[in-house]
Amino acid sequence: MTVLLTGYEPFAEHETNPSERLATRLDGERIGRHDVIGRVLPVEFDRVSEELGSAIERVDPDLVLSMGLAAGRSAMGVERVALNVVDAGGTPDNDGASPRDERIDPDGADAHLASIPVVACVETLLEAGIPARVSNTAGTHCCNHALYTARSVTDAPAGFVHLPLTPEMAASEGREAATSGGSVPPSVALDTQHRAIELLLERCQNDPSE
Ligand code: PCA
Repeated sequence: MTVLLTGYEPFAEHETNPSERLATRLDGERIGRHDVIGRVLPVEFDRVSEELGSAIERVDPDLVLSMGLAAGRSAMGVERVALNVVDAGGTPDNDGASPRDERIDPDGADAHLASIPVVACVETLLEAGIPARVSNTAGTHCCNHALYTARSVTDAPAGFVHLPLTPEMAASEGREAATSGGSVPPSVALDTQHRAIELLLERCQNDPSE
């Protein structure tokens, strides 16, 4: 079995992206029965569908698990749904594009549910002592776009996980606020995030549709 595991390059004010680091780290690994093919996608609205679509065509995966950063979240967020919406929400992509209230596919379904076992995935992580939750919105930026695209172009189970900042990112990005009495954004260590992705892949290969 082959899993296509995607991350995103850094974007906006972030100097790194844990999803890029994990896609790179796990590329070539074998997890259970899965050979992992890790790929990093551009944070560009115009290129997400094409790049992910052609990776899916080349790899022909049995499972697609995409990841992205959601700064401010305190737990691994297993996404339940992707909307047929593109809206930068004030965060231009890496090409400077800032679409508002557009559609990913004007002829496509309004939304696609993730086809991995979302609740069971979250339970697996919680049982392992890793903070996780079901997320009922993947937003309307590139991450939502990736899940919508994967669900449109393949029948293989497809899901999306939003990752929190790492502690190093939180310390650096929260520095100004923290040193004047404000708060530091929540974070989860990269090694814990790494373990979480391994557990999710194992859970999905045991019973991808349950
Ligand atoms: N997070 C953004 C886009 C790239 C990423 O890592 C998102 O949540 O859509």
